[in-house]
Amino acid sequence: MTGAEIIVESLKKEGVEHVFGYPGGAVIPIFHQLFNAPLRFYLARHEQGAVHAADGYARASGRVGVVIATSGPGATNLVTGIATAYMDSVPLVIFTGQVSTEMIGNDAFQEADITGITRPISKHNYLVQNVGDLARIIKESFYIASTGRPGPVVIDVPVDVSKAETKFAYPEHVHLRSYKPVYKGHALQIGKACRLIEEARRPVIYSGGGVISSNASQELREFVEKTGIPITTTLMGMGAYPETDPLSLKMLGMHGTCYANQAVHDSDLLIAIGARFDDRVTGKISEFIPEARVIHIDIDPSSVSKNVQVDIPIVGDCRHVIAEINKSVKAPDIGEWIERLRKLKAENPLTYKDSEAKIKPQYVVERIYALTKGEAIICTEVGQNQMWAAQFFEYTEPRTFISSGGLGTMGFGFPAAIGAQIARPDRRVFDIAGDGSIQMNIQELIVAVQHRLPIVIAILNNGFLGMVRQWQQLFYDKRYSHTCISFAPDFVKLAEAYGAAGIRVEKKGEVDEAIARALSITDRPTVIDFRVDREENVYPMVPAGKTIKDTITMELL
Ligand SMILES: Cc1ncc(C[n+]2csc(CCOP(=O)(O)OP(=O)(O)O)c2C)c(N)n1
Repeated sequence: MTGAEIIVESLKKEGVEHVFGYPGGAVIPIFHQLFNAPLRFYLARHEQGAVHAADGYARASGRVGVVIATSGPGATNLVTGIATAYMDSVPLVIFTGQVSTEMIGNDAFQEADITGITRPISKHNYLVQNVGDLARIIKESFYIASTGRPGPVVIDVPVDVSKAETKFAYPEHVHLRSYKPVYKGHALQIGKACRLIEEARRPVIYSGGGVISSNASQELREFVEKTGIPITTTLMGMGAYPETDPLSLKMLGMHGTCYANQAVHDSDLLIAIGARFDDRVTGKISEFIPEARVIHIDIDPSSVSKNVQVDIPIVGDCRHVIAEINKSVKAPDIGEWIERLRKLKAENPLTYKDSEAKIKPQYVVERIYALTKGEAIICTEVGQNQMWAAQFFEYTEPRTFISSGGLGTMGFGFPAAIGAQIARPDRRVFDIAGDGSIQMNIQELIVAVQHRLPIVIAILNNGFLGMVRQWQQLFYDKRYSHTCISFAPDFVKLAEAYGAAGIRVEKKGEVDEAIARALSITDRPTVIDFRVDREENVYPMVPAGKTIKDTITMELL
């Protein structure tokens, strides 16, 4: 078999059904084999679109996303997507073409050192030098991408390796001496954690993306049920626990709820599960949790005690560890604490000043929630749109909120929505977008049209790079330097030019009708251009590097 055939056969062995990518000289042999392979191939219109789509597919399905792109510019166009997946621990296997082995290092046509470039932004990468190694490398790549703390793995395949022949045998097992993720938590540490939990009087669970990637949502729910401990999630962790439940404090951090941030600050025990104490969560780290002891459950030992000193580290898979804790933990006596948080929650709801004259972006998100009965999968772009989508929709299931958390990649949401819609044809998928972000990968609209994906792109069009404008307003004397983007395309015409449906909404009274109409269209995407209040801000806001005492709320202004 040729290397190219081995790639296709190996993908079949891994049970891959969907592949995203873009061709070019160095991968023509691979594409030659894809021509009649029993895989669904989605031809993006930009490699960045392909990698974000594979990422959205992986996040929505829990499976490994697969990408194929050519050498040089094809490979470098993937870089943002690889970094995005790496920061959010998303399993991807990415094949890049490379110039022939004898040309490597010669500045050959379309040569880029993609293994060098992606070393710091991938979980692992390979340059295949011998076709005899290819099947083993693919087997290892799927294993590395999807086990431990998941992440993207890059396989750089020189064109002569794709053409070279060898006997194909797909390995049954992986033997990696230096990579052995630990799944089971240490029993002694689990015992200590249970004791701390039972003694706590003001405990809070701080749950992150690791709970979703380890499919530990059920175990987490049982843990909350057994202990009665209130829970807040990170942006990446939303949906692991139903936000409609009274014990949910919704999201914490820079734009989290006041009650989640206050609860964490006042806690005497913080139970961090699959979360990494990101700066958007902690703010000024020295004042983050002045009185709390910390239990940290994480599969990645390098995350533990990295940003915050931890009292009880438990290295292991969240699902395993929580299940173990559930076996023996007893509920702490926290009636007073729960009552205090109940009041705090009632007194500080997430809110905004609604208007009849203008469309408030938060109102649009609320109406999407209402009209989809909370059952949509929400992808977001980055900026204010992302935060409003997080705040004003209540997530009750894992893998239903898909957003670039760690890297904050504008242009992620729409291609990710393509991948999510492919993974979940049974659900309506929305991309809640800003007018800036959507223009970063708008070319992928043709892919959604071609594959008849009924994605709804809800553009919260404020004519600004809104989140940057908000910072300029609050911290840079309202000098709106290069953030006005009202010089814009006609999004309705643009949608129609691609063969999608386009709707413009300029009045509050038209919001419901537009969403309902989009939901009635099931054979193509719909773009809704919501002309929202131009200078609405996201609140509450803990300014970067500050503490909850510095929280800016709507009422303060
Ligand atoms: C690729 C990329 N470039 C720049 C930024 C910095 N940035 C963060 S939010 C933002 C504004 C986003 O504007 P828009 O998409 O219109 O959304 P809004 O904030 O108005 O909802 C920018 C420029 C980024 N996150 N990603």
